[in-house]
Amino acid sequence: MPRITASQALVRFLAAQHVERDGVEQRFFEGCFGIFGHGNVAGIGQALYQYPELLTYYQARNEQAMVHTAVGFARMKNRLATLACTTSIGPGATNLVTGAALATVNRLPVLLLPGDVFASRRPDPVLQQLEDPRRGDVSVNDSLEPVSRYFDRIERPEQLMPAALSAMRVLVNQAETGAVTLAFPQDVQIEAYDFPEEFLARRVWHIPRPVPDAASIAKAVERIRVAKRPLIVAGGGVIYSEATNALRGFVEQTGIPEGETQAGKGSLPYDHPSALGAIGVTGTFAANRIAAEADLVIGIGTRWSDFTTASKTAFPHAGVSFINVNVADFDAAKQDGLALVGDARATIELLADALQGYAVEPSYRDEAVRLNKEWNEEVERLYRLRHEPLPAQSEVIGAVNDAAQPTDVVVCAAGSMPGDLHKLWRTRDPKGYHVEYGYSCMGYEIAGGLGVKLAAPEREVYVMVGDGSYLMLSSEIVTSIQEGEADDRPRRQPRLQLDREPVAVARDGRLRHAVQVQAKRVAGSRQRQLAGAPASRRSGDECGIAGCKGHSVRKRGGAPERSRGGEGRRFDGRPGDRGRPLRRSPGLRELVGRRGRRGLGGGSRPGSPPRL
Ligand SMILES: Cc1ncc(C[n+]2csc(CCOP(=O)(O)OP(=O)(O)O)c2C)c(N)n1
Ligand SMILES: [Mg+2]
Repeated sequence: MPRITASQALVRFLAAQHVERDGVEQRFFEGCFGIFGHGNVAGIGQALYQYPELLTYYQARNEQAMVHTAVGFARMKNRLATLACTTSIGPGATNLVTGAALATVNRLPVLLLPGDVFASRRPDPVLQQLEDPRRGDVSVNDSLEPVSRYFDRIERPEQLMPAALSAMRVLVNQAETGAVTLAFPQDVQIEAYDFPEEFLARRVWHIPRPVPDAASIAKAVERIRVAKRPLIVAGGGVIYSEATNALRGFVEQTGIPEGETQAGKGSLPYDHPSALGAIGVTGTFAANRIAAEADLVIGIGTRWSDFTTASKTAFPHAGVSFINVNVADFDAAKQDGLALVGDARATIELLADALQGYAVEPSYRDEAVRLNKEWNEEVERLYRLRHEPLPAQSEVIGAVNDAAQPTDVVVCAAGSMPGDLHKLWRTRDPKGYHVEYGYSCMGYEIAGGLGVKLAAPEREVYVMVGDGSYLMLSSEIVTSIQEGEADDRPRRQPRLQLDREPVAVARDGRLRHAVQVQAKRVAGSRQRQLAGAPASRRSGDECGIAGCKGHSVRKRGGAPERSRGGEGRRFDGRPGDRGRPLRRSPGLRELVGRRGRRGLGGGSRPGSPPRL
């Protein structure tokens, strides 16, 4: 029974947690992000410092952003792994609220460990402590309660044990997961206690694949058999449950066409003949025309947000009914649907078995094939609009899509791009599309992209970000450069592609200027830390910022055209600076030129040097 501090026990506990699904075991916490101040430096900070081999510490620049990074990581890992986040008390802790809400809305697991004011209350009020004349036990961390799926405050060291176990139960529970907060008073963090070995021992949490009861399956099968125009709506649950192959088999067996929510995009590849693509407000005409006449809608792993249902107008057929396959009964009951409460993959397999011999009318199957083809032609048209004087956003998306390999990942969250990406991005891999559209939080993009890259360093990650989002929260560019350089695994920086506006601002220079100045500062600080190349030789582009050079997305005769003047220049931050030419690193234009046709070169192939 080691006598250790509550923080030491927490770090050892986190390092010992594993999950297992389908017989495959993995660590649940692959590290801990943190920003230290009073309230966590002497406790959790000391413990992380002491046990670097147990839990990797990652430095972040902004507490909200580090939650985004953990969320991006957890989503990329299909909720089977995540990162913890620790903060100081007060503003460090309240900066978590937005990230926590995003995690909870999107049902993605993150563990938040904000410091809290002294449980003993002896030094009250400490710096950054909220005082409330009506209550003695209030703390700013209470603001995390409504956005957390489990919230606890550890006021004695031994309380850590039930709290940590309850936190894990919720984090790994596929129906309940979201942000989990363990508020940790700063004095308790450093209190010693005889923690039993059982608490610190390796623990494996089994992730089950529950199935609906036989009566509900029978009812669903009956409804599907009599439907004339059934439609599947695939949500994030299909991807998290790794049900995409099962779904594909089900669709091919039955001929039921499929539309996708933002989180479910990628459930089928865009060119599957029964794939109708995005559905709802930001959907394709293919999906929405079929939705308009659907008499049965089978939602799988969707929480039926207003964007999916077009505020409950997308499925107007008089006799339409819903079947909802969902691991959470809360979601399964929506739309007055027949609830099939269960894991997406296991339930699809059950339905496929029970529907042997059933298929939709060939004419209905053919209608989907035709619509898929027509939509694909429309995407092609929108990718090559040749809009003047600036390329349309669809052309920028097309250029990035053309340049990306099938397993690369596009990341976005807010503004005008999620809508365009939803309908226009050609997804060829279930993990290739990562648009956070549950909370649609400006500032998720870069930080979330870093999480995606940390989770899948072998993939290229393209962050598409509006100028508004970029200027709101771009601090984790620094973290991604740091992580990229601190590690000899494929570099961890996501590629940053600003939306079409930088093409515009490249001509007046303002945003590009801001990006370059920031990149230069980053490079300077790295240089001091690493004593590497002189800071002045590192450009924004070398820092992985592909879009800031103002390259044109135009292609003539298959070759990209260089935009006139000013592209590929480095800015020194002096007023009136016209920049000097950059010497290396491909930007978007070169990328398009080099990898314009799918399957040609590039990509993170085994054996080839990582490009990030
Ligand atoms: C944190 C946050 N604040 C405010 C909003 C509301 N909002 C949604 S999009 C948007 C503007 C986004 O601008 P930009 O990033 O430049 O994208 P654009 O629409 O120009 O593509 C705002 C303010 C939000 N989604 N998230
Ligand atoms: Mg904008």
